[in-house]
Amino acid sequence: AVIGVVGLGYVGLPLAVEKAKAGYKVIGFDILPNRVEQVNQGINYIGDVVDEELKEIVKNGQLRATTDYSLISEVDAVAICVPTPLDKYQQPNVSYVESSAKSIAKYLHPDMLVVLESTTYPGTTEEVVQPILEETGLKVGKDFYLAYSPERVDPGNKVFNTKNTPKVVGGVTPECTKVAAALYRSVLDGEVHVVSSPKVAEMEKILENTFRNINIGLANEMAILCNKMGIDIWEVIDAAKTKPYGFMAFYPGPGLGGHCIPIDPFYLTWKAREYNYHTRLIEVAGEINNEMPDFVVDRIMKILNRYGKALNGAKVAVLGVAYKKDIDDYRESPVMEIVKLLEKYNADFVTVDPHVKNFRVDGKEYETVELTDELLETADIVLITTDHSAFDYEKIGSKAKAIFDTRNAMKGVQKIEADYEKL
Ligand code: SAJ
Repeated sequence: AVIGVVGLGYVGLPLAVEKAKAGYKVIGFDILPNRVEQVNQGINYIGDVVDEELKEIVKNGQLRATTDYSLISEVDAVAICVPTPLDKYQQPNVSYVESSAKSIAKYLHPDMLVVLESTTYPGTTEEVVQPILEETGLKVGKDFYLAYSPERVDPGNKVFNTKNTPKVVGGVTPECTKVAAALYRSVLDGEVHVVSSPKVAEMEKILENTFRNINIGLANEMAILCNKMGIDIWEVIDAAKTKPYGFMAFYPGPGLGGHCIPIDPFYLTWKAREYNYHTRLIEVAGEINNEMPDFVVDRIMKILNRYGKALNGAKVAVLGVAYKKDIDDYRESPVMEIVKLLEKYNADFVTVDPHVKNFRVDGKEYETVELTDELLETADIVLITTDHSAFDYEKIGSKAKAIFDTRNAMKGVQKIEADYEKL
């Protein structure tokens, strides 16, 4: 069988590689020619994909990429793994899903299986994708199969990956579920858990990510309160963690990054309004998470004040641009908001991130710099925003004058000479 994967990003490329490794011939589709080029040259650009594996399956002709969507006519099954962002009004943007469905509809043929993997509001598969495919006159469940199966990639996770993470699958009809589940079972090692409809699968994914969003919001609210009460929130969480049942540790941070956790819950908020329901918990958690960049900058202002320094003109070394440790992705990273605030207050800042060479904020290009002893010694304050393993925390603790640590990254350092504070 020939399998198609539409969208060769951090979800699609690992999936395409796993399907090729399982023995299928895979055609990857993407609108970005340079991505297609890189795949066809066996050049990997996704951290979680093993370079050699990609090279191997491209070399032996099992995986090839193209921008020519007419090749969808050659595939027996196709997975849609395209972005589902929010637009500037916090409204879901399912335009990539729609355009992918339209491209597939053009080449839809009897017995073809289509699976949507992008995280989206419950109802998308049956209200957006199904009508586009049925415009061809082919009937779902009879002439072709349609299912939803959420991706669960955790970028940088060294234990859980596309192959071994359990997968949830919900088909529009029982037949659709059966066909989709059979395909995943032939590729993945993890449990394939089937549910009664695409809506159940769409909603369970939203629940997973909203659960994280809300609990991170709780950790952040507790951090703000503990700071006012002079209590170490990190000590509190470590103590709570001793409860062997019914508690799951989440940690405060400089805000909520990534292209899923800050965004997915607002797909549900938007859809809930159609049912005249107002999802309060999600909004409040979002407000708290969005408040963290301001809270962080306020904290460093107070520390600089102790030295009679204003943030204006202060030398600030920002350690970490990526939205979480040991990855190179800075999409929706809260550091973008912190950079905007440091600009606004005319701080004299530089950013350091071994995984991110440059980034853009509000149309302005920033280059990250090398973390040198000189930088540590001359900075008025060092702000740790991402706890990358690559940072030498012993050296940071001994060379910096003042440190504000938003990740408890210095927890392993015995002696910290610097004036040290954490969230
Ligand atoms: N964060 C905190 N405190 C925490 C945990 C995370 O501030 O206790 C922050 C992180 O620093 C990051 C953001 O939240 O900025 C999101 O982190 P994340 O750990 O949820 O990681 P993502 O967004 O890269 O991937 C998540 C997946 N991660 C985990 O389950 C650990 C998973 O929820 C989804 O498979 C994935 O989003 C997705 O694509 O939906």
